[in-house]
Amino acid sequence: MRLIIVSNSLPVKIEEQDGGEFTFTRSSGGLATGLSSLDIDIETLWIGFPGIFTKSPEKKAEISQIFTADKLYPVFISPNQYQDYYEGYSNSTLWPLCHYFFVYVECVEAYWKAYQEVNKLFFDEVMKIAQPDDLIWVQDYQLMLLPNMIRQALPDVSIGFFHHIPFPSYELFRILPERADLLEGVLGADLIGFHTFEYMRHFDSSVYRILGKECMLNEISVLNRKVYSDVFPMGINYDLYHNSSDDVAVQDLMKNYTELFANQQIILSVDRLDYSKGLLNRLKAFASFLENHPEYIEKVSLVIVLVPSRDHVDQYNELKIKLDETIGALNGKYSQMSWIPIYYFYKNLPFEELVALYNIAHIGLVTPLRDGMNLVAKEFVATRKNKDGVLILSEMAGSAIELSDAILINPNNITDIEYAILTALEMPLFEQKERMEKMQAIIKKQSVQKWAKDFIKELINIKEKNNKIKNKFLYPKDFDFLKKAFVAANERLILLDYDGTLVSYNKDPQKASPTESLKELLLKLLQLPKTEVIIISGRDIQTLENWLGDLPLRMVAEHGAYFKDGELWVKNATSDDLWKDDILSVMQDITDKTPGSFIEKKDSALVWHYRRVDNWLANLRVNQLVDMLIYPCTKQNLQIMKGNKIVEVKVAGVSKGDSVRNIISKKKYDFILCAGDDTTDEDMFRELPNDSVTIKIGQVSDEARFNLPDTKQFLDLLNSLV
Ligand code: GDG
Repeated sequence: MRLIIVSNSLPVKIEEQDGGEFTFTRSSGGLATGLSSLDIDIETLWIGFPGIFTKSPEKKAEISQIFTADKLYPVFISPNQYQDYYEGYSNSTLWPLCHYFFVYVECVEAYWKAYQEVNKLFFDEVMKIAQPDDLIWVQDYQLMLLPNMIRQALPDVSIGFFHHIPFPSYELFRILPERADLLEGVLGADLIGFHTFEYMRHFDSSVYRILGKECMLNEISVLNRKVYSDVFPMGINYDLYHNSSDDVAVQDLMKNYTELFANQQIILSVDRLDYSKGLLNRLKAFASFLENHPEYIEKVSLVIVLVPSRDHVDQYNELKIKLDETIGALNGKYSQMSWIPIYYFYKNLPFEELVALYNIAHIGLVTPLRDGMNLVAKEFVATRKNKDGVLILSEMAGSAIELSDAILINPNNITDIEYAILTALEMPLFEQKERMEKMQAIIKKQSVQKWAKDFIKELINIKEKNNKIKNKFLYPKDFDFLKKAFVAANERLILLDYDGTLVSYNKDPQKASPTESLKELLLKLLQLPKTEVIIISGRDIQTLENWLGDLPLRMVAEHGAYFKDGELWVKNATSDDLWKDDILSVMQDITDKTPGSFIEKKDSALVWHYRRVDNWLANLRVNQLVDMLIYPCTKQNLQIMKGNKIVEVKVAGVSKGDSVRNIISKKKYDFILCAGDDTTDEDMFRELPNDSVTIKIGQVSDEARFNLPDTKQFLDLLNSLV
């Protein structure tokens, strides 16, 4: 088993010098810094853009050869394609959308086309090197289509996807014309990771609302496997930052800076150039702080490190101009001969310089308007070996969840930031240390190494779980072996649920009548020698009679309350109707406040249906209903049963399982086939001998031996028997 990481950029960028020779630099940004510190004992290969454009096949071969020696596999992209895929769809459509900058979102067809094309180029590279037992870990929003492309070509390979930026609320995500394609693309993975629970919740909600696929806890059933979404907060290489001041070069730099900034407290701000980082608000707050607290003039300076990024995208360019102007104006206004308020670096500093700054600063000022995680905040905290210093952190950064001992601010509230600066400057040392210590303990444990290990461990776990599911999955080629067993048997029993098994699940329960071809199929089964066919349904007698009464079928209605053998329906349960009034009034209350729900009144049961109700509202109402039903049901010895989009109340001792136990106690069968889609059908599976052919349609169940994705496949199977 090997690990193949696929990300937009390789961790190393290549540049061609004038003389034709190549030079290499580390890629910047959170993802690149994080993933380059992985410490896992699986052979790791990396696919990504090498940072260089070339048409020449010789050059491509040469670069590939250099990279391949380090197990790096470059994806060559043309400048135009890159422009539209990276600066276009990735950074002018998805990035602003995911960071809630709705007005910046550009929906341009050419961008989307290039995004598809480039995802395909990554796919081609994956296909060149991937082996069936590899783990493929796709990174981030630039490659959302890739998981499903790989899945189509390699159905059994294990694929993970990590989304490094926020996943926005459904209300925002829904505006994208390509929303469904992107979600389908990501669902090609087995495990989808997010930094926080909020992002995961938004993703699950979008999948449900846009694709209609339900997420049970964190599992989404997709054909013959389950996709899991989960939370993996990304960390940093803690020791690297914590021990950075042991390095002599860093010590020298710290000494220089300390001399330079003598008698001043340094507020440090480090970011890629990005409108999501809240830079202008930060500057406004600092200006306001200087205005309102002149006592700090000459005593405090703000050091801004800004890494150039995406400066070909209009908004980034505009922001850069605005920042230059604002910083220039502030320095012009407040500077004195012996002091300037803002030191401004627009460049990628070498690592040693960056950590020297982390070491000597007093305050880390991190105020993004939105940020997936924000590793700078963690790096600043990790570096504080003496445990002094204060972190001011935006509550809109994913890292705020772990770093709750920072001074948390709302980055849109300038006064809040200004007050936080003052509080930080005046914070007593013991409090600084107390807070730092707590935060360090957390990020030391949640390191980037642990992040990757946890993700990969979970991916391997899911691979095993999905393998089990796949082993249960019946393919048309397996129908032959079932048919052989069926033909060889002397006494056959076929037990069939109706809705979701013989007819596909319909939002309107009245529209589920059998087709002629289904009735023909049932008739053919009934005409086979030594074969009994019984429909076991939750439906009432009248409906079953109307739909199937003309066939010589044995039927069980209302989950076992009634039984038809020959012409007559027999009641199994003995009960009066007195209990119903209490239950009905509780159900009516819930129905009144839940549009789309309704009550079904059966002879033996009352059923609350909510198949047309929004999932989230339904969850709330089901819990409320069950809560309200517990007392009256216990008092009257009634059972509450949760089924597929229903809550049913009926007298105790009636279930599909009880009916099946009764049926098989009367006769010996040597072939039993039982199929159903609902949790109530699992009661039947449990009652049957282990060698029975129990088939769950749809969601996989532990109780059934086999699984089929939908009604159509099941009807194919039944057809193969006649
Ligand atoms: C994305 C998400 C998420 C910065 N300046 C210099 C420099 N850096 C390094 C920092 C840090 C990284 O760049 C920035 O990472 P962030 O996490 O803060 O932000 P993004 O680049 O936007 O990252 C983010 C991340 O992905 C991981 O999932 O946390 O939310 O937006 O490591 O140290 N490094 C050097 N010189 C600099 O001048 N050497």
